[in-house]
Amino acid sequence: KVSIRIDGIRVEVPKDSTVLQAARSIGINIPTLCYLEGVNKTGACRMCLVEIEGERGLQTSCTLPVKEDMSVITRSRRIREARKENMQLILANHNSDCLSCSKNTSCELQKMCEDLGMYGVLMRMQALKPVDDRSPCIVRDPNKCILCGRCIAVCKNVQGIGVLSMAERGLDTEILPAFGNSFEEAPCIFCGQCINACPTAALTEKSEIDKVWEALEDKDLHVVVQVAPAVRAALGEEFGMPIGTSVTRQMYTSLRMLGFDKIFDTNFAADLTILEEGTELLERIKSGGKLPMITSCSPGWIRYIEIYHSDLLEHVSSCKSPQQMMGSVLKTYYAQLNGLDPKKIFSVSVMPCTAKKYEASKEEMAGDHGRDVDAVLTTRELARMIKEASLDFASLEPSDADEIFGDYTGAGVIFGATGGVMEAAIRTVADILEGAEIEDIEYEAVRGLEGVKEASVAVGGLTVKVAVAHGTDNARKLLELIREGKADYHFIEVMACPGGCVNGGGQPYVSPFEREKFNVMQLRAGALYKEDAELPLRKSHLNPSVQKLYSDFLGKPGSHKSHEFLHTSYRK
Ligand code: HC0
Ligand code: SF4
Repeated sequence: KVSIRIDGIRVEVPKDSTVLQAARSIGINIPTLCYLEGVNKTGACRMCLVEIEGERGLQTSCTLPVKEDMSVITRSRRIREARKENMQLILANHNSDCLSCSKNTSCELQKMCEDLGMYGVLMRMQALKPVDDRSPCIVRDPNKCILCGRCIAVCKNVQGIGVLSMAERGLDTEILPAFGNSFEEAPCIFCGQCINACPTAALTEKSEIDKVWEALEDKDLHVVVQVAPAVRAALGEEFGMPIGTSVTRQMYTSLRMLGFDKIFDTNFAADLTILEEGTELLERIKSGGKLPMITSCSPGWIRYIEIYHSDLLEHVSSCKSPQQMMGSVLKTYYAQLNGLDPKKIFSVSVMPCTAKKYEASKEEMAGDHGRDVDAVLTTRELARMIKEASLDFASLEPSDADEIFGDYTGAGVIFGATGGVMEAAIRTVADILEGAEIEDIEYEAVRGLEGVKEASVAVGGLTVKVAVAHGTDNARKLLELIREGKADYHFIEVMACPGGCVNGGGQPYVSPFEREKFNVMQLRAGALYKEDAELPLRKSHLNPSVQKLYSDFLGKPGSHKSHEFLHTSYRK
């Protein structure tokens, strides 16, 4: 421990702390725009300036290590003025159209202007630079960028990718993919982690809200919606609820009030995926197929392996993701069942993910019935629609989703957390191999936030070895083991985002202060595990509605029809 003084207050902190961390530990929230705990520590924004008694000049507290007995001043006139001057420089290059900005009220720059008391400062920008909205998922507005570098750090250090960098100099400096390429041309996987790290609206999702309003107003269209597992664990945050609040049944009501004709749940398709994927796994084990088999439901992950490790694509399950399986089933079986023309069904999904927009737009995700999914909204976009419709979300009466595609088991719910797909798969595969209903179904070894998790499950005379990775940098480690022939697993789950979908690039913004205070991923995952524990059915193969889909339409898992509608192939 090291003992220092901050504004006259004695404080003891671990010796590897920075002055910023020491100050925050006693409730002095020194302002920063570039610092992001565990991700970015560059001092680039120069907002966190402090004085050290006996030393000249101001120093950036986020990069300054504590020293025994140092005396720190955090709020002298000199510091306050320097911060304001730095802010003025940032604002001189920032399009401050706050009232009409999608980050209005959740922007860190806006909040800091208020905190610093930047009243009466004239904000004028010279010429606006072009906005890049060429990719299906991500919009980059250089006029909102404050060059904090968080996006660069997340992409490189957390995801292990490194698509973004600074280009040009002086006033022309921009952060963008190499050669000014679009995110699509660049090897970006659309995970959206850079969006979540951005303090302003320089990086945002490509909105499909207008498209969805238009469909809802079109009397000729039958508009159906599915909601992903992780959305329910975070949507409430947009309406002031604590992180980790599950809002499943209010969410259904809000969707009904927005005018969707049927409310379905991606959890249903998650159960369906387990039957297809579990069958594929058992088939590969039996017939000596490519092992380990790797999950295919996270589109950021699929784009990652397609771009960066295409030699290993044979390991990936041929199953479409639950989003696409649901879309496909709705435009075929559901259309038939209800005498609807598939071309008149408009299928919307609400996802915690930006890459799902790309997935839905892929050529291979369509058939004679048209596109599997016509529009994808992020959790944030759904919240915006709810606000625009003036719904008082917190006071909505809970209601249920529509049958039969709104019926799900606990196994479907936990898909949204890292390890959830694996746990759901084991629950089903173990029962099949054992030929009996196993009662102990909580597989703790695959839960939690360790980067790579491993487990072995002995069932029916076979020891099934599995691994789970979240975040592409962790996935890369497993891929390297496979390449070296050192991965003797049967099955691997990969999610592109750290923590899985609960921390997807389309989830509500969490400020750096909240990130430091709460374990956001754990709290959101907790909401899903709780819902799982409370459900009467917790294994995908016991979902009676999925069973009905097979008996009425698909035949059995892995059937010819299943392959036609529920499976896909990959691009090298
Ligand atoms: Fe996920 Fe999914 S679990 S990828 O994270 O498999 O986005 O929530 O919807 O499709 O179900 C995201 C979340 C999904 C899909 C499901 C899978
Ligand atoms: Fe990097 Fe993901 Fe952002 Fe693409 S979406 S730039 S891969 S962090």
